[in-house]
Amino acid sequence: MKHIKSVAAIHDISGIGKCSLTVIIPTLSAMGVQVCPVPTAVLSAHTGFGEFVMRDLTDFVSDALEHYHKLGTDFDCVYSGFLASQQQIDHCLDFLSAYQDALKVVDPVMGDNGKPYKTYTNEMCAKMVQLVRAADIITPNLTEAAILLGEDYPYGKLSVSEVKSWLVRLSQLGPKTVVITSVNISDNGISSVGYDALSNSFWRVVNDYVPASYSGCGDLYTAVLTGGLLSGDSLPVAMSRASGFTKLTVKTTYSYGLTKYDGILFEPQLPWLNGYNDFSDFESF
Ligand code: PXL
Repeated sequence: MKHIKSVAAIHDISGIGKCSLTVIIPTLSAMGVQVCPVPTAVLSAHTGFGEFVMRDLTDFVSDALEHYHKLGTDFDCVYSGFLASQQQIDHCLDFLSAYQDALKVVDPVMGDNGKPYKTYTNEMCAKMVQLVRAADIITPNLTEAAILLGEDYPYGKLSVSEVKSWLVRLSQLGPKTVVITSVNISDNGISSVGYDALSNSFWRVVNDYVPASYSGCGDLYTAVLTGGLLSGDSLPVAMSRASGFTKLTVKTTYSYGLTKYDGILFEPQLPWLNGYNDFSDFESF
């Protein structure tokens, strides 16, 4: 019997600022994918606000897993993101190993713009490699890719051979598929780059540079990528779907003159996910 694809989404829920579950649930729902939220923490606003109220739900993840075991619940995908503690990484590992047949998507959320997020300790960042090892696909931004590889954050442009080396070295940690978002590799925009180790193929999608950044873009990108892959997209098609929607929503946010504290304005554009879309172009490199 055909059933709707389902994703266990292990992320925080933040009231203000747009990120994680407040972005991932509507996006995947709009793509016809069912989300089972497994909150890792509840925050009044995301950590970029500097001041926020946070409740750590470290134990909830393992208790929820135990309950889904009892219920015999199956998931087509387990997708993890922002975590509240080092211990929660172990609970996530248990979740991933309990669903061997599921697509294991790990967004190794740790930081952005060359810096770790406020709640991420050095120990947590070091342990994140264990989660990456258990993944089928990872979607770090450039900051997270640098942390995982023990590299300095590259403030300037990266060469094609450097980018390929980063992708291959990340996949050698375990995941067969690696996508790095927001890479400065080309003169005419900002790229997401992907590597499929099974076919040894490299893909990139270049988008116009917009002189602003909004919280939630990484979560939006990975949610669309995941929804695409679950619907049968190839890696480059899923990347171009994710880039196309991210580009549209970043430009929409910019057009309203919103600030980085408002986060990505994606809600008015959700119907794009169900239309005949203007995807971003993809190319092998
Ligand atoms: O989008 C990444 C993210 C997720 N969750 C929380 C965050 C951030 C980035 O700032 O603070 C709570």
